[in-house]
Amino acid sequence: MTRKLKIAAAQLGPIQRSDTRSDATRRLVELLREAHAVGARFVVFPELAFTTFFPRWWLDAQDEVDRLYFEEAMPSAETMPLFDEARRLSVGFSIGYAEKVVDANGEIRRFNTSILVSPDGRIAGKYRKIHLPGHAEYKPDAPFQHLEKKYFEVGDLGFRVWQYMNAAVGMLICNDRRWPEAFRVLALKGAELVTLGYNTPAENLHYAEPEPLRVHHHLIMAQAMAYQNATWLVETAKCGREDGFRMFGHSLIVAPTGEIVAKTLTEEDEVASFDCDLDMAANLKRTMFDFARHRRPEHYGLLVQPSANTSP
Ligand code: CDT
Repeated sequence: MTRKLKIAAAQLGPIQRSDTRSDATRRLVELLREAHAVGARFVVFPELAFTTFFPRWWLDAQDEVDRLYFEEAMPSAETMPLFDEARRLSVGFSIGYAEKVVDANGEIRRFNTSILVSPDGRIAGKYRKIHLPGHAEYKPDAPFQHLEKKYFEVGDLGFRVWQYMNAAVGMLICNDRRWPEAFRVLALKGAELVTLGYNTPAENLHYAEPEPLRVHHHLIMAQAMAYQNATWLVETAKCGREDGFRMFGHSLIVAPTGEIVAKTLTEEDEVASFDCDLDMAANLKRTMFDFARHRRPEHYGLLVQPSANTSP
């Protein structure tokens, strides 16, 4: 019997600074219901899904940042309705949020985090974003900031894969998709399905780049990663004009063949879904992408050197 899992990418339109976590949670619950109504059993929500993409703003008062944007508990009273509804409908989901924790040494730590929640409401997996883009200092001439390096530290949980809903599932977050090594580590750990939420500005902060080219990068990376790792990939955006700045949509589901099988059309709340045959990933891992037989890691040493010498 084939292993089928109907999955939904539940894209969010913009969340403004004036919106509360409860406003966002109400929309997430609506998306969850919509996904369930078309038969989805697993729903992938975006990165930092409960608030506006706050790293675009320089904010001095850390206590204010914590209060407005960071979660000390997940679920909290405000985010609990999503967990309650998912449990009621018996739907699993992954979702991103800004996480504040106190570690064993009493130090406060802040991460850009994604969790995997089982249909019974239990948190089954946690990933903390490793590739943090942007900068930590204020850029006075930039049209907007991208301060992930100011607000978050590099994730400390590594790239992991969980047995979840009868599949091997890994999580990445947004900028991770630009680094093939991240996806490869998940594939080497047996991932058959990878989730990735994102907030990607339509404009490049660092240099002029036409938006169609930015979208092209997004699509080509997704197709290449899924194909070269024989893995299902679900990428979900938060998008549209948020606080006056646009982020693109194009949430999608990609098969292990590299084909886009579902995609959103709008930059609003929207669900795209597909009935994914997980054995398609397993079969490709036994043939074309049988890593044990065909990879040549003895020649890949340079990939893990801290500073590669690129001269011939
Ligand atoms: N959220 C996130 O990681 N966004 C980045 C923008 C990079 S430009 C500083 C992305 O890779 O989409």
